[in-house]
Amino acid sequence: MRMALEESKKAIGYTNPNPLVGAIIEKNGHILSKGYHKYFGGDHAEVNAIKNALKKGHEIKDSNIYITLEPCFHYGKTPPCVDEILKYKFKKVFIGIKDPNPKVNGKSIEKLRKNGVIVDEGILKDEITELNKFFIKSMNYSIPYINIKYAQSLDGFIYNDSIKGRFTCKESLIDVHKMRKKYQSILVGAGTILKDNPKLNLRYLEGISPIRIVIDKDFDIKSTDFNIFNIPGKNIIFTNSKNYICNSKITKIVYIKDFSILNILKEINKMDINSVLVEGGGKIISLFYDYSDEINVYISNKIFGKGISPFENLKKIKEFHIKNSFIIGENIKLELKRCLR
Ligand code: AOF
Ligand code: ZN
Repeated sequence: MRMALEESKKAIGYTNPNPLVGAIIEKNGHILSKGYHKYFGGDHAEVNAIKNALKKGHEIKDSNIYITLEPCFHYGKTPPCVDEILKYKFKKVFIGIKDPNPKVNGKSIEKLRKNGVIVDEGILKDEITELNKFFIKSMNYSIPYINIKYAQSLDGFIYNDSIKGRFTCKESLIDVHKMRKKYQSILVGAGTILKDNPKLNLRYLEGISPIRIVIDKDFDIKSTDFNIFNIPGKNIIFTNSKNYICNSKITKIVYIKDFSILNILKEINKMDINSVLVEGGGKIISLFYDYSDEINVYISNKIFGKGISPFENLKKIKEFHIKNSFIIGENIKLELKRCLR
């Protein structure tokens, strides 16, 4: 299963909104083949493992298969993998986690068992769950997984009028891009676009750039000259203003009548986007805090003395669980979880 898990990680950033899945076929203690789900819409992990075993001329009958996710039960972009497994007469099926997709959710495990296949489930459950947290969150709650990322000065400010440009080190920048690669979308407020004109794309490493989402309640972004509209990739604007102006450079404008964060998140999920990296300024950070699954803070080695706090107009103390800390170049990265009330 560990080998299957490692296989699945090869596709990090390429399968969204689908899960990361790996599969290994074994017979009498020998590995016959490996496979993983390579990209969204492509063959599933177990199908790739079967194809690879056949290519090598192996007879699959009576072998065992280790899959990080329960095989699918339904016709999606590909036919049901559970039927492929039955067709090739596997003896045992080892599964990492049950598929939370309501179209599957244990149905394939039941079908395999009814057909006399031995099934063991829950192997490396915690690691596989962590790797597929976007897919699982969205399937269970119908809203995407939210990670708030921000950088602050050593004395806790995210912005200062006199400091222009980046104040974290190069190593932190590369780390942010590694994180961007995993996420399907990146979200900021209109203020960040007007003030910083960011690109919000993937640089320094290969991969798919996240979809750029802008929260622009009053439709303040009147121009499409900003970077996010002029580099490859999709962009979506959420607004509460009926005076929005369509432009071919804007992929989609979504008018939300009841402009709450929850409604915006539900709409994002309906668009099959199951992960959001929030990279906004103070207002956006405060608004999304209550819906966050994770918070990543990059602490710079620079002191500003004064500036803007990441949590503007805070009325009550907010508390975090510290999950992890890392020294990255001259900076510190903290992985935090919001404290549930
Ligand atoms: C994957 N890769 O290896 C497995 C998946 O539209 P489809 O046909 O690609 O089906 C996507 C669903 O299939 C997905 O939501 C999940 O429930 C199930 N399993 N998906 O992308 C895989 N085994
Ligand atoms: Zn499948």
